[in-house]
Amino acid sequence: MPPGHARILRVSGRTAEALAGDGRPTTINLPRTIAGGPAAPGDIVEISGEPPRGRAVRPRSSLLARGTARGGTRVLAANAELLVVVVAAVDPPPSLPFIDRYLAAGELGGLRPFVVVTKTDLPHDEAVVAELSDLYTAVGYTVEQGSATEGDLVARIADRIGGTISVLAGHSGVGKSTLTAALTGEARATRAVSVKARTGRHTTTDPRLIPLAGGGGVIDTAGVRTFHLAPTEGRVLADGFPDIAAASGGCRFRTCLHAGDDGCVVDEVVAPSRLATYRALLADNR
Ligand SMILES: Nc1nc2c(ncn2[C@@H]2O[C@H](COP(=O)(O)OP(=O)(O)O)[C@@H](O)[C@H]2O)c(=O)[nH]1
Ligand SMILES: [Mg+2]
Ligand SMILES: [Zn+2]
Repeated sequence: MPPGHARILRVSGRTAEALAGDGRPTTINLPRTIAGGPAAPGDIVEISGEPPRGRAVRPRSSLLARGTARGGTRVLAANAELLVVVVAAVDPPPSLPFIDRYLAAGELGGLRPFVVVTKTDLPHDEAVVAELSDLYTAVGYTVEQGSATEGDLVARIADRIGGTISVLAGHSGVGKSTLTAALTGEARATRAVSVKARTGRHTTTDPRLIPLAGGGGVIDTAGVRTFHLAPTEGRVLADGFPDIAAASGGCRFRTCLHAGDDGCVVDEVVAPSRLATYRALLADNR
């Protein structure tokens, strides 16, 4: 990172934890509005002054965003290469539409997603996990499965993420913070867990980038009940679904939105659950 720049780890209000160019932790002040922002974990910001103040957010190579209740966009993570969509084999049971939405957000934002199924050490319906694994493998995604608390799942994920910046996303309780702690050796990542376990309530925690010793880092995001895509034009929505995009060459019209119109061929090749999620998102985004 060039001098005069810092990598954002976590934003809270008008201040941010960051890593300076020399790798030292620093706290920077953020103006109310910042060019290219608002800043998010993973962002590189131009800084100047003492104490350092953010001047502009550098252009991003990727962006994981979600839609807000007011029809806006919230950036959860910037400049990450990989999106790890975490689902549990059981407790909570996997939801295909939820997985599809995260995968689409990753694809649309320029991240490379893969799927991790946790809690296979607990009694669960093996047919459900096998079907899920087959479904997403057929779309072209890697699906890793195992336990976040024992065995070699963590090592397999660590291999996959290497020195990249990776984002962990998924429902509350699927093991994101457990995996983050195991991948980074950072015990603080699980602190939110005990709070949640005590109160039995959903705790919202701001996403935070935890650097890895060998470069890159892991961004743990808070689980949400429903994941809304950032507002996306209907004609680009299929870019979030590689299976639909690949099939679309066969549709009669180049402008086909795959909503079940005349001459649309995607129903013949795309899994019904994937199409159902795509069409629900299309209806939301028209
Ligand atoms: N048995 C088992 N428990 C797990 C596994 N992954 C997570 N847990 C437990 O599930 C609970 C929720 O995990 P947590 O990491 O907080 O999930 P998060 O909400 O996605 O961050 C914790 O009590 C974890 O110890 C797993 O693979 N196997
Ligand atoms: Mg968590
Ligand atoms: Zn079509």
